[in-house]
Amino acid sequence: KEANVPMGEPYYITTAISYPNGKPHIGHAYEAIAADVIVRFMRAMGRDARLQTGTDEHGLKMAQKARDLGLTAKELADQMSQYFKDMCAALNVGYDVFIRTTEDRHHEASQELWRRMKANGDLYLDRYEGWYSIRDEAYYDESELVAGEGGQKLSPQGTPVEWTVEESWFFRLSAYGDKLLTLYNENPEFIRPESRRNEIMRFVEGGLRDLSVSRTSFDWGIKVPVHGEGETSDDHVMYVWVDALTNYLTGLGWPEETEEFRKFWPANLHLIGKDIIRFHTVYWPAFLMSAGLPVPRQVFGHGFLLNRGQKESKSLGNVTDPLDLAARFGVDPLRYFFLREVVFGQDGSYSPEAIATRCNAELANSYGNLVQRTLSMIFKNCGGELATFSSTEADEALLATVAAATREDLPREFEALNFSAGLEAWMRAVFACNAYVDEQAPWALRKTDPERMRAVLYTLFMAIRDLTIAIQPVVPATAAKVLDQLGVPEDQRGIADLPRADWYMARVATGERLAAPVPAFPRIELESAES
Ligand code: ME8
Repeated sequence: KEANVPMGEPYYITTAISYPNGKPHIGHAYEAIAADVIVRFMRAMGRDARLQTGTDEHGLKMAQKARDLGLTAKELADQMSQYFKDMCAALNVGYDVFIRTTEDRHHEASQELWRRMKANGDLYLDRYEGWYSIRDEAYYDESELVAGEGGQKLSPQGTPVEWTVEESWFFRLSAYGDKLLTLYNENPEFIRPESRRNEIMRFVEGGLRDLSVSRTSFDWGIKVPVHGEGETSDDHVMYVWVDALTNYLTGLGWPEETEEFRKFWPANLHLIGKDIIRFHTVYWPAFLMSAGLPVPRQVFGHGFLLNRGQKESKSLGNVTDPLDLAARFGVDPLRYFFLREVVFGQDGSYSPEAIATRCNAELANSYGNLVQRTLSMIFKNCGGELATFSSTEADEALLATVAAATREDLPREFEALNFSAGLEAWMRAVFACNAYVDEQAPWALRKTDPERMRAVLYTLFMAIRDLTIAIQPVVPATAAKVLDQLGVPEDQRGIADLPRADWYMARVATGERLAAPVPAFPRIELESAES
C-alpha cells in the first residue's frame, strides 16, 4: 500500500552529538548521512521535518585531550567543532540546528532539567565509589567488567576503568525500573532494532542502581545549580551525559515554551550508534519522566562501520578520513554505498573495492546508463522533443512495476528505516527498465516504426522521473541534476507528487526540447595499486 502521511506533519530527528576531541571519523559520517537521508525522505513524503546534530563538548575526555595538546578545553572544542560542521557541508548533510553544549542556552536548559528532577525528589547527595571509564564517560558495575590482558579491568566496551571515590549527586534511577519496562512494553517500537530492545529489557529487568550524576574532581562541565539553604553543591559539575542528552531539548528553545518545542517534542527519532543505547533508552527517558516531560518516540541504534572488517584505530594505522572517501568516490556514491550495503542496525564493512564495485554496478552501469541511453536517444532521434503517446501493454506493465517500487516499496521500507531493502526494490525496478530497453530495442525502431520508438522512449522518460524522485534522499545532488534535465519543476519533486503528471503535459505543450544529456554517475576507476 502507498504510505499515507498527512501533509505537514512534524518530524524531529536527532543524531548523537559527537565528542569533538578529534576530527570526525567514518562512524560520524555514516550517522550524519543516514540522518540526512531520513530527513530528506520525510520531507519528500510531505512532512515538516527537522534535523539536529552538534558537538558534546564537556567531560573528562575533552578536558584530558585538551591538556595533552596544551589547549584549554574550550579552545579544543572551538577548533574541532568546526570540522564537524565542515563534514556536514561536504557530505551534503543539511541540519536545521547544530548545537554546541558550551552555548549559554544549553547551560540554562541543563540546569532547568536538573532543577525539575530535584523538585521531583529524584536527586540526593551521597558518596560515589565505583568504576568509571573516561573513554566511554560511563560508570560500570563490578559485575559488568571484563578482564583485559594481564587481568586489567576493562569496561564491557573494552576501555580502561578507574576506581573513583568522590562526593556526588545521585539520580534515583532505581525508582524507574517498572516505569521503563512499561514504556518498552507499551511501545514496542521505542527501541530498535529488536536485538537492542531485548538487550535493554534484560538490563532493566536485572534491576537498576541509582546513577551518579555530578563530579567534583574536575570543573569542565555545567555547574550544578544551588538549590537552597546550606547546600554546597556549587563545586559540582554535572555528569557529562546529563548535559549531553539535554541537547535534544535545548535545540528547540526549551525551557521556554517555544513554538518549536510544542511542535517538535517529543522527538520522533534519536538516531545513535549501538554503543550508547543505554544512555538513550534507560537514563534519558527516566530523566524526562522525572522532569515531567514526554519521552521520545523512538531510539534507533545503528551498527558500526568497519574498515575491511576491522575497527579503525591509530595503532592499526587504518583510520580513514571520510572526506577523503567522499572526494575520491563522490559524495552521492558514498551515501548510496553506506545505505545500500549495510543492513541498517547491523555492523557493516567498507573498502575502496566494495564501494567501486557496488557503485559501478548499480549507479553507473544500471541507473546511470539507463538515463544516459534514454535521454541521448530522445535528444538524437527525436530532436529532444517530448510528445504524448499511446501506450501498449508492455509500456503499462513497466510503468506499473516502477510505480510499485517507487510509490510503495521504497517508501514503506524507508519509513521502517530498512534502507537496504528499499534500495533493493528500487534497483529491481531499474533492472526492469533496462530489460525493457533491450526487448523493445528503440534504436532499431527508428527506421521501421518511429511512432513506436517515441512511445518506448517516453515510457522510459516517465520511468526515469519516478526512479529519480524516489532516490533523491540518498543521492540528492545527482538526482536534482537529472530532474533538471528532465524538466521536472522543483515544487513537484516529492514522493507525494509521484502520481501527478500534469507538469509533463504542460511541458509537452510548451514544445521545449531536451538538451544533450550529461552522465549522472561516471564509472569509478580504482588505481591498480589498490585493487
Ligand atoms: O558517543 N561506526 O560521541 P562519539 C558507526 N558524545 N558509528 C559510530 C562509530 C563507528 N565505527 N563510532 C562511533 C558520543 N559511532 C557522545 C554522544 S549523544 C547525547 C552523546 C557513533 O563522538 C556513536 O555510536 O563517541 C555515536 O552515535 C556517534 O558516532 C558519536 O560518537
